Amino acid sequence: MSNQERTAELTDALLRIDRVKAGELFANLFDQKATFADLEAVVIGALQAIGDGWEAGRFSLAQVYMSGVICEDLMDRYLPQLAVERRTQPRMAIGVLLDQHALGKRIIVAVLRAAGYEVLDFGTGLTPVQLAEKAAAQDVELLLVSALMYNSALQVTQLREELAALGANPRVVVGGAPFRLDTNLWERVGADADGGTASELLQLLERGGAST
Ligand code: B12
Repeated sequence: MSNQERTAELTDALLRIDRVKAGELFANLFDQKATFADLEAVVIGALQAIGDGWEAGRFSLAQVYMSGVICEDLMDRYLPQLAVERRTQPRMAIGVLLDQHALGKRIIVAVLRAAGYEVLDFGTGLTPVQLAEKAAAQDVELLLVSALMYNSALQVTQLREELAALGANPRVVVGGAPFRLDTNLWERVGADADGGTASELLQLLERGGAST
């Protein structure tokens, strides 16, 4: 089965709030030895389709919300739990700027930890000042910023200023829907890189592209 077909099936199950069917689809992905990148593509694709449908007035916010809840639950259950030696370099942290869309962050944290990286989780709904203060207090070298709303993404500029005011200069790597849709946005808001998806971030770290 192609990822496109898997995405269509998952979208359908989520819209019907059918946890059992969604769970079966996840289990099948694992049985078929799909990679984590496949799983990620299917989940993002389904939630994206549901979000677009909601925007077009075809689905309710309750469907969007429950789809997020179900995916969060299943991702937690199925994410790779391989215990490998922890890597403490670079010292990194993640936070969601202003908005409350937590699923992407949860996936990034889970994937990084599964790959052996230590990552501090600063939470969601953070103002630029709060995020900068936390990063400065913890001597963070690599600050991962998740933003799902366009207005939140624009606040990375302010975050940079707050960091500078505190004398902190971590490498700032951003991610989330606005950066996927507008591929130069990361540069315009003053980030050092767009981390892409969880799998792409891992590649960036392996290549040393996220080092300070
Ligand atoms: C699920 C969802 C919700 C859920 C969130 C549940 C939860 N616990 O997270 C609920 C229903 C609560 C919600 C609420 C709202 N939402 Co909403 N939501 C979505 C939806 C459909 C999917 C988001 C999601 O979870 N995707 C799945 C995850 C896995 O993907 P992801 O977050 O993109 O993360 C991946 C990558 O982007 C990347 N990534 C993410 N962060 C980072 C960080 C780094 C450093 C890196 C490297 C990578 C990375 O890696 C992740 C894994 O691959 C999106 C649509 C979309 N296109 O994204 C709208 C969307 C983000 N929401 C939107 C809106 C408007 C809202 C509300 C304002 C609606 C309202 N009127 O109340 C509220 C705002 C809440 C708030 N204050 O933050 C808009 C934003 C529009 C805009 N231009 O800014 C979107 C785009 C929908 C739309 N098309 O209009 N939402």
